[in-house]
Amino acid sequence: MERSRSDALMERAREVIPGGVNSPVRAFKGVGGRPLFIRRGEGARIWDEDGNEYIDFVGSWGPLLLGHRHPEIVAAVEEALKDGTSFGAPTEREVELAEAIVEAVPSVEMVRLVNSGTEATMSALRLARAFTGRDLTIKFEGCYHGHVDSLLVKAGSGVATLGLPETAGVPESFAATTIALPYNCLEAVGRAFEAHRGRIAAVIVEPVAGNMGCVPPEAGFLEGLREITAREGALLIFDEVMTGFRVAYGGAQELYGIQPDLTAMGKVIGAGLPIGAYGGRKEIMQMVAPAGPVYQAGTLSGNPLAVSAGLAMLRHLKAHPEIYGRLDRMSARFASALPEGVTVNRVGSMFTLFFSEGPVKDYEAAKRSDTQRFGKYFHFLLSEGIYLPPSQFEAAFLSAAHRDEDLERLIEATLRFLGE
Ligand code: HOZ
Repeated sequence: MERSRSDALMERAREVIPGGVNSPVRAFKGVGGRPLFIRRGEGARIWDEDGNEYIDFVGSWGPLLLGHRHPEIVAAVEEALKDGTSFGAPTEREVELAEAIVEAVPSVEMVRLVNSGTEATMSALRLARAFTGRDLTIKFEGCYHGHVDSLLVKAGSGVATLGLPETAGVPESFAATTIALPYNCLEAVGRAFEAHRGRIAAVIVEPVAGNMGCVPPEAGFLEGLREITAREGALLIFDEVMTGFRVAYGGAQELYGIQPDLTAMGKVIGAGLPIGAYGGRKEIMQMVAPAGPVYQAGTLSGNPLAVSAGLAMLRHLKAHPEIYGRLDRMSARFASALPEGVTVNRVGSMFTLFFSEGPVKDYEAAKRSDTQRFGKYFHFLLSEGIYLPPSQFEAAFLSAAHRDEDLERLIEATLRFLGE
């Protein structure tokens, strides 16, 4: 496979960008080798700088639910571009996006647009602390909520990929505000509330974990979190940066029928342009400045291009609810096609193949997967023209642009790899 341009670009990048990448997982440290530089995408396909073509199961890490360059999204961005790129002032389009989110996401009555998932979770936590007058947060091992200082404790995604025991630069006193517990373990949550009665502001959770690979909630887990937090006067925050509008139009909260107090959303609501949002009950959201005393701001918040792209995607998804069933059937087909000895976790259009017998229901189990073998699998697929996330600890994503033939190619290549 020709890759001289990607390699040359990585050489250049290393001189001016730490590690040559702008986000650690992209460096391929979890799978070995050197990253590809991507030139363009169309539908379910991407092409690298050397002209190699791949079926893309990363989809920019989740937001491209309709694939690359969907015509309705391209048209919406072009239209918005005619009016200007940024005003740092209110626009009609951002009200429309906020209305669409409030209409779609069951627990969200009011929403604030920000620029990324990290901003969304950071702001939601600040708000939860202000609302409850408490300082501590419970999070779950292997979940990743962006690079918020206090949440980089036993985090998934790049932190898990690089195997970092902790992140340098996070003051101990910040990390000490976070209690990290095993995913899917309600007993641990109950014990933590007993040990810190009246001090826990919030429980933040990926309702379907996607940052230790895909790990679904076990029956009763989310219900239990809802019940305990309500009883203890703490807020339940769903980090739906990956699952929002992806596992169902109303996100994981619609799929599982649980209403969190606050919800963080990210890249999905911008269809691949930089955006994030946090929202929830009005009485809580009214505490955000300028309505209330919790400060949070940003010049590019509600950026017209990102908002227009997101609106176009949400409108398309609303008009085509059948997309969700089709993507769910596709990931089910992948899971059922594989032999025993490996584990496929999946929810709707999110899935991960773990090289272990399973079950994989928490971070400890995810870490038992044979990551060396995952690396070999990743490179085998690349040589077959298939692009998966370059880490065992990330979910793969299907989009409406994937055809059944694309999935069959993934299945066929995976079976050949497993048979070797
Ligand atoms: N943390 C992102 C996925 N969970 C990876 C972001 C990126 O490298 O773009």
